[in-house]
Amino acid sequence: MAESPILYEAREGVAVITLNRPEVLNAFTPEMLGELAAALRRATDGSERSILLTGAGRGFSAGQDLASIQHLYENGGSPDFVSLLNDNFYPVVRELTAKALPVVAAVNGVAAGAGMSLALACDLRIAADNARFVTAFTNIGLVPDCGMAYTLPRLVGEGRALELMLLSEPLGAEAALAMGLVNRVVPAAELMEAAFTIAKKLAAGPTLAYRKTKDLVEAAQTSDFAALLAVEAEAQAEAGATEDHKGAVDAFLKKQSPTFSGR
Ligand code: LHQ
Repeated sequence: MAESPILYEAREGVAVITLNRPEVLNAFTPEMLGELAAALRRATDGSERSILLTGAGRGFSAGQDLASIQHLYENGGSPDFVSLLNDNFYPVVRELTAKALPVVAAVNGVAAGAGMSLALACDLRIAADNARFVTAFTNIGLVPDCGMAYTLPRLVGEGRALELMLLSEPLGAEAALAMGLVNRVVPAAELMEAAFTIAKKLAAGPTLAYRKTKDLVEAAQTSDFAALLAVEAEAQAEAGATEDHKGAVDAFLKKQSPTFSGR
């Protein structure tokens, strides 16, 4: 039996999800995207409290599987782009950005096209020093999808984002770090341990406060300062009502380390 294109492992509160078609740099098929969305839902619905997304082999993901599209063209057909995005890619993007759990991408190699978009949709990106990013879309006459035109300018600024999207030149890990596209770069051999340590820290943290923090950052992009303060006060009231908050204050005053349950 063929190995599953998505591997799922729950470890120490972290759902480790691995893209697993290494022979084609984890290029996406509809089946694989369906399994990925299901794995992300499983993590959110279960007892895990953070998600770590990575790729098997030497790539993170090369985006859409182009061989299957070429197969359609050779047979006189063409993909239904809108359905492919709505039914296959966007459920994954929505799960990644749903905010229920923090999501860390361990970018183990090349991330191209929608593979790069999915890495950008994660909350944090830890890259191996040999990782690289290629927007790739215009290389094949397409436009950036899976939210890249939203996420990339917010991370690196419009000027750099346009350069990356128009020229599609490979961007190495250190250059990606310098422009804020990734959060950290580590030696390739240490990537999974480093990324897992961060995911584990998030899994042991105040889940609601994390979720609300992400809500606030997003709300701030479309609100003025006064409006944000109002939203912030409401969010603080919700965070302040958690056991995590009260327990952490108590622990602080007793000079102990806090334990967060996510409640
Ligand atoms: C691949 C792929 C691939 C199949 C490498 N497919 N086999 C959404 C909606 C609708 C339609 C279209 O798309 C989308 C979203 C998108 O993602 S569009 C963008 C699609 N992706 C690309 O255009 C990237 C294509 N790949 C590349 O540019 C390069 O392979 C990169 C830069 C990712 C890596 O380059 P290298 O490290 O030099 O590796 P390679 O090119 O030698 O690839 C290794 C193998 O993987 C190779 O197969 P082979 O049998 O020769 O070993 C490639 O054919 C295969 N592969 N990407 N997307």
